[in-house]
Amino acid sequence: MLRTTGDSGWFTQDRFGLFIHWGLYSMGARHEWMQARERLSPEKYGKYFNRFDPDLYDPNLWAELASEAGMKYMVATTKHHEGFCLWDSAHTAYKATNTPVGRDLLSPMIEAFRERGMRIGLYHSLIDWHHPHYTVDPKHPLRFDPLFIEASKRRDFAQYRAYLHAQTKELLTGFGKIDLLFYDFSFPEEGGLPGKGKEDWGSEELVRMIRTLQPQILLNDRLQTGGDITTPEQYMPREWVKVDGKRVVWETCHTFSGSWGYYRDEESWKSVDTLVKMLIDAVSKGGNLLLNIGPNARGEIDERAVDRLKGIGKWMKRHGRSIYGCTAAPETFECPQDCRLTYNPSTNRMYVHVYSWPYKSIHLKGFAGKVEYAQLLNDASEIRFKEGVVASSMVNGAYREGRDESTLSLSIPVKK
Ligand code: FUL
Repeated sequence: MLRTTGDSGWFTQDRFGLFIHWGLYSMGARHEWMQARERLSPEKYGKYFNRFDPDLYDPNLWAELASEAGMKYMVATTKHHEGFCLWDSAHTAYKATNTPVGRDLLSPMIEAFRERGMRIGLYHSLIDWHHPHYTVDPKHPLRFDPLFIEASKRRDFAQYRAYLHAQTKELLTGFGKIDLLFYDFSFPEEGGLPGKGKEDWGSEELVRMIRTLQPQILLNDRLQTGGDITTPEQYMPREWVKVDGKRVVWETCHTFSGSWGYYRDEESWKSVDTLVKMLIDAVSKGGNLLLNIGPNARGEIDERAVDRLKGIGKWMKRHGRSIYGCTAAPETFECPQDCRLTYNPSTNRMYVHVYSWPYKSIHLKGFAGKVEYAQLLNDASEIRFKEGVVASSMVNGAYREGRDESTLSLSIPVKK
């Protein structure tokens, strides 16, 4: 198994990134899987290609917003399952340059984020519903079309594999230093999949090429050959993620609502509070959070996402130090109920995030004798304590309704 050769140093310091899902599905505005869900033929889906013209696209605004939210890296879809490419690939005509917008959309995005000091990650789908040699799988848009299935038998997957490798090479040679590569393949274990997997992708050969072209790159785990980062999706692991019994570098990716691509009518959006707590939760278990936006077909970010990113940014401005460079607390410190501990090993500082205050006092087990000083993170005010017990009378004022904070976070330098 090829595992962990990239340098994950920056990644576990930065902790918080922006995922971007942008493609033709932003025009349908009803989920990035719409083509498969609605079994749309290439002709029907083609109406989006012929009309794709994001006239308000300004990646500087996206990067600015991400940076305001406290995010340190981005991961952008270069090509999702639909097969449409955001960059000017020499290997296909199914790309942004051939739509009405008529230009490469990926380069300016990378530049905008890089200019703001953010790390660059690229998402690339292993699935391709548009490529003439990608064969039918159980979720393919044309999986029930007998003519298509018959014709698909004459497809030569090796040609798709060559395309996948050639496009990867383009992405790793045409856009400068890439920090992270996020391959995506959604249904490895489901029955009836005709052989698509690491042999078909040519994963091991692909990984060798990637490591040669960009040795520093971090690779996720979806090529089925291990990888540097394990990527749970749409759920929060209960504890530090382990593979073969060992703790690994991990990142959970989440949407604001139920869809990765722009979904106009989706109403169930997570609140700023929930999102902040998800970020803390991930870091308290040694992981990262990659939070997704799905820009619309004019190139703008939904206001609901903008509001939430700004809200998170407000919290991050005062609490970022309990996130960056932090990880799970050493096991000798016990986490009280409804709290999370994040710990910065280089400053020896513990952060106690109190999610609610139903207590008379909080007993910080394992802290006795180790606490030098305690303060509230948001205003640096002192928190008095006695042998590891923080009494409610001391912090009630800090934890009042309308304080506009998602947590009451204590900052505690601890003795080793
Ligand atoms: C999944 C994909 O099928 C979703 O559309 C999305 O891209 C997510 C991050 O990965 O497996």
